Amino acid sequence: MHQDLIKHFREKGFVTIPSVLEDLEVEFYRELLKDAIKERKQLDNRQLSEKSLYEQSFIQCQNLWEDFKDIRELTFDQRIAGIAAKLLGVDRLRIWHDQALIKESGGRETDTHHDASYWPIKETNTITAWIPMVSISERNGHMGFFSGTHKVKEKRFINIFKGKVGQEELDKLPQLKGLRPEYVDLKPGDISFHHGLTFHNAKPNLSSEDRPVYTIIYFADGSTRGSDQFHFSVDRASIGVGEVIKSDVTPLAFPIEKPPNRPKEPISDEFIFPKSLGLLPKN
Ligand SMILES: O=C(O)CCC(=O)C(=O)O
Repeated sequence: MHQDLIKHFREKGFVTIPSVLEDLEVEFYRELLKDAIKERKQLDNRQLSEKSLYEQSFIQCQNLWEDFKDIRELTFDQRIAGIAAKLLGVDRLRIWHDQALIKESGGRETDTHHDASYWPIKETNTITAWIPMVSISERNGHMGFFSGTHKVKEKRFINIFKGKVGQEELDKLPQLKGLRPEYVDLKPGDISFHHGLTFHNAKPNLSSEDRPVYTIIYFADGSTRGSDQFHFSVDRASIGVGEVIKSDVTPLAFPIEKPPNRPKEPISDEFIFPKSLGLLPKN
């Protein structure tokens, strides 16, 4: 990978790496993703307008790697994970979770936020690979990044789950002052990477087609649990505050010879709600 791309990521907190996947791979994964979402969401017959405002931003299905073996190949693809490791400047990465984010045709914007505040990881060496299965431009939900905001090593929780985030709330964040998001067009095969502290949003999907995107979130191996904030990636494995986050729910993602097996323990009924929504695997 060219040094300029690494420099771009370190300075701005996001970067596009062009042509990581071949056209045929993108086509293959696009179909797999479509089938996986159909299966996960088979009980959800709601129209877009019947969903919560958060759900109108995207259909979300997490940890597809566990129950769809072919998608697991993508989640643990060493080209993608290797790029993520280089950008973060670490030797070993674990997976936090994967997720499909399908912005439906007519779907609303994704409100401005940064991801790290949703995760109880003490250290901030986290990165997301955002992998579109179609071309992305301003009409179908392209992402906008607030350049350099990852340099403020402080998590600010923005509650995007409750609905539209007001401008007044964003105006209180000093790191966003005077900044406008930089929107990024992508071709199939390109992958956008963003740091867990980089503020970002996405535009509504004004096109007539859904926007299929698959994302993989990685964190530096050796990171520890920073708080008791609930998250399935640590709570499923009973990782306590202060402990190293290390279990078969968040296996090593780089460097590895082959994808891991799915976690040994099925997901307990403590997670019945996200399981029934198709957000998490059923078993
Ligand atoms: O896909 C989107 O609309 C938003 C994605 C996002 O917020 C993320 O991947 O962190």
